[in-house]
Amino acid sequence: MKEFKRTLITTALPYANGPVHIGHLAGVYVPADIYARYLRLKGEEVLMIGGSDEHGVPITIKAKKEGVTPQDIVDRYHNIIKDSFEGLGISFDVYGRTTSETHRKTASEFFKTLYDKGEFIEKTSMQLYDEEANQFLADRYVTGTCPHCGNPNAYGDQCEACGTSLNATDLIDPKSALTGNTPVLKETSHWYLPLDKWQSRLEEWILKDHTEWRSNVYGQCKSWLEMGLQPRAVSRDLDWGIPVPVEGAEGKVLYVWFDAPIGYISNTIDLVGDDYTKWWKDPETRMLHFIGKDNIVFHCIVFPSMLMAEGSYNLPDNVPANEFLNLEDDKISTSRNWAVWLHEYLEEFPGKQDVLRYVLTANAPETKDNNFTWKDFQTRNNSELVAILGNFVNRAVVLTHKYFGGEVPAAGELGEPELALIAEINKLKDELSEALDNFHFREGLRLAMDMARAGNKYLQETEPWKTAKSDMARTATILNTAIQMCANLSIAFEPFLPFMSAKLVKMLGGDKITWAMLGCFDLVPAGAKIGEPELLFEKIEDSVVEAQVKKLEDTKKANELLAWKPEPVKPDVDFETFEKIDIRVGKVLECKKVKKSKKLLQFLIEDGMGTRTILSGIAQSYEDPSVLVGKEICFVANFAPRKMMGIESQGMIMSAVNPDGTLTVIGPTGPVHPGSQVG
Ligand code: B3M
Ligand code: ZN
Repeated sequence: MKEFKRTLITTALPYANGPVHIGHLAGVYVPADIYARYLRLKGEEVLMIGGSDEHGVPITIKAKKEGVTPQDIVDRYHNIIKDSFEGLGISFDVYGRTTSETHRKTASEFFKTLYDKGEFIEKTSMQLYDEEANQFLADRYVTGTCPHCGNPNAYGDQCEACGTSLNATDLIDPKSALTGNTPVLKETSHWYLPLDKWQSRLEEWILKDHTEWRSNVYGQCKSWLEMGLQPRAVSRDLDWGIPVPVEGAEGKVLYVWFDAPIGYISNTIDLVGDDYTKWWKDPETRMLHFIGKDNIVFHCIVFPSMLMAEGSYNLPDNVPANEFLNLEDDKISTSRNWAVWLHEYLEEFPGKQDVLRYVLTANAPETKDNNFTWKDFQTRNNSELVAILGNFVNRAVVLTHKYFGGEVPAAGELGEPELALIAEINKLKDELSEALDNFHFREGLRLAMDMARAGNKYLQETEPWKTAKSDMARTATILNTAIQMCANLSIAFEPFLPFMSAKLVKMLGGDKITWAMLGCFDLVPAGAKIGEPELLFEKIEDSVVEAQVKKLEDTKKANELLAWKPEPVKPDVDFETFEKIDIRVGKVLECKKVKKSKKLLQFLIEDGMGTRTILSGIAQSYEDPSVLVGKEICFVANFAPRKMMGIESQGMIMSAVNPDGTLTVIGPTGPVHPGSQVG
């Protein structure tokens, strides 16, 4: 393996059109952070670059919907995203934004360099144009019928019903999302990066030289390369983005996927200035892109082609992309609000950053899509963090206080159990290092947890609470070892659970920890005073996760309501037909459930002429039918009598059907005399 001097870690720049959720975290930021922290503990030179992606059509659509400017949108979400990352301890060295001046300049110059080198081809094509709005329509701004499945609400870039990716010009009966008009085709010209020019170099670089890449990443690249690369447009007709820095390109901006990856470069410049060349151009620097699987082609094919065309940059050494995380067995979706939002989590679970980091790593979608459920969140907290890790540390610290007044006792001669434990921790350390070196973070977390398990097993075997009755020298050795073990855990878990680690380091009176210390059992000197035992994790009660599940259920209901459409209006009827139906107002005198029937309620109605009994199939919508007593309602008075459950029903109660299928009885809005006709 090639030796490198330093590592540049980039993390996908989230679109600033919404907050970040657990899918982003599990896919990109938590693994990248684990890796960066691990390298820092090893004393390596490392930079972790992040930032918001503030261009692109979804942002302009959101702005339009809210009646604000795109700048308002990105200002709002950039701040939410930045603060919430910080809250979770994602240790970016810089978190920038693609609307910064540095970025505009860097991206502009990058384009200009390629343009001057003749690396683009200029092509004209026919694009959909909205004549009323006077603008070309980005794919997302066109809706129409999917030519594959007939879905009438397909977008110009994709049909969400059948998943096919489309061109806006493929849609049947296209409509502009701006005005609702039918767009026309109009000629426009754009710059294209001829990816085909780089095909053979990409094949060599990925398929031959990087067979070690994750199989999902390697496989996706292979299939793209096998299909044959095509020129790709790098500009758009849009008024939000970085203007194309070429004369005669008014109204055109850089395509968001052209400028966004350059954001990694500009954010590095914002951090280190001219030194950025060391991080981007020195062949002894290793570059890693942490991304989700939907970004693979851009980071393995498109951006590298841009870098090759420029000529002076390094290519990434690895792209450890993850698959997707689902939420309660359903695809996470920003537009459907089906997500656990980081900023909300931090508010609702203060002090529990590490629990989320733990659960997301334990379920990391490294090789296949994975699932987050609140039940699993609770179980992993209660039976792993509390019962294994927290329990071990607590016992070690509490017993040291109990028998030695909180002063770490000196160890005597180490016995069999100590030697076995030390050997076990060192073996686990090697395995853990190897897992992390290979981006196997789930496996790494399991190995760190195995260390805590080994600690518990050690205490179980040596039983210091028993030796303390007869042999304080032996007890001293055991508790010294247990405290050293705590120090080891503070190191092994630092990349995963940095908040817990910092607390533990403080409790043990330590300051700086390094990866090299892991496996050593002389980390806390005899005589050191340790802090009061503090619980590292606490149990999460059923009611807490139930409230979260309820929140998701409410979201589901709200989504159903949004998707609800009224029934189409029935064919016309003439007045004569309508007049045949005799609708009246009546007053409910009695209302009760019909015995042995789930559906029927029995009404006694005063109808102005006397009383009548009417049965109505609405019992499931009225838990307590007595709420209807005394109410004025509408009923069909000349509905032919029918017998149900042995009771004759003389009419029909009128009720409205709600989106969720429940029924609401309909009545007058002001005082009406019973028996009055409705018409
Ligand atoms: N903003 C897409 C995404 O958030 C895009 C990533 C840019 S990375 C340079 O999935
Ligand atoms: Zn379709």
